[in-house]
Amino acid sequence: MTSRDQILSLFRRNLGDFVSGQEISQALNISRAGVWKQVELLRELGFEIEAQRSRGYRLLGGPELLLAEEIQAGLGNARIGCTLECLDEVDSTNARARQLAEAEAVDGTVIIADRQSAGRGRLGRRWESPSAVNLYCSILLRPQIPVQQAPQLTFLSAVAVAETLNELYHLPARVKWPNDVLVRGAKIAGLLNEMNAETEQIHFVILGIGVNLNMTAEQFPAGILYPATSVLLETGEAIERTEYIRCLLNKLDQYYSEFLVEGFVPIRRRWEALCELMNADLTVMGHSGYSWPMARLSEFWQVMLSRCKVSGTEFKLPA
Ligand code: BTX
Repeated sequence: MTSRDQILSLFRRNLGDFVSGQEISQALNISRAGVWKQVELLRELGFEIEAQRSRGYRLLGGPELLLAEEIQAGLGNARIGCTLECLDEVDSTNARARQLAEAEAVDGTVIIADRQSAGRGRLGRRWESPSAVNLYCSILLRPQIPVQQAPQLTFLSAVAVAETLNELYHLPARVKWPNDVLVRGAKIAGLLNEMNAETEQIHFVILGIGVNLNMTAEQFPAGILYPATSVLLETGEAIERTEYIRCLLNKLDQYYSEFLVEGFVPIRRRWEALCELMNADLTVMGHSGYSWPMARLSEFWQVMLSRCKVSGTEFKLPA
């Protein structure tokens, strides 16, 4: 933890109360002048901190920062989030997760960033990632499953993201093949899952998850491909990001454990319950130009899952 995160964590544990300069200096192992400097840095970041000579410092308010310790406090003994890194800024959390994976990071490692300078979508697209409003996270998994089953984890993450939005904010979040989460037809979250494997063996999978939480209309880029939205735009209220992240990681942990024991069937059922295209007539378009009509989604599943073309296809509803 950085000194800033430590001092904020100390303030939050004593919310509403003064924390003496001496207590902070001991907890952080820095001088009293160092404490003052840290307080000034926090004020520059927008935190309102009252200082009283005899009583110390008191946090009155400020932006919501994502702190690893606070997030982990809500995770119990979960495998996902057992190791958790919160960064102010990173190019892409997926790129950071790959670095850590190659340095032997453990199954369940989570990377969260407040802002991404080069957030990635599929096919080289950009994922808009302004600071202090959304969730950008990547989860490193090392499942012992056949390589061709790895795309099933995309469905697992879509289900967890959508159900968490439904449960916490009562939003009608739905899933769309293969990696979008929509509310009333507008994209509220995107998933970018990547894999490193040999023919027979998965080295690691990275679940990249971006969820628009407190993003305002002005923060969406011009020329966006599809309509987009956020929890703030849907409900009119800013939400606490830490609460969403805790619930999401807990759900992912529960479904991942279940997936490892029971396989894909329970996830598939949940996904189908959230999919607004169930029973629609569909045409599946491949990027290489082929297309074929499908009468029912059940057939679609059979064909698609047996061929594992999950990442290379998109739905097109008939006119
Ligand atoms: P996608 O290719 O389906 O969507 C990308 C497209 O969505 C963009 O071309 C743009 O039109 C639109 N878009 C860009 N930003 C947003 C946004 N914030 N909300 C809604 N629409 C947007 C989806 O790719 C996969 C996105 C995964 C993002 C996560 S964030 C954490 C992790 N790290 C990383 O670099 N990517 C993933």
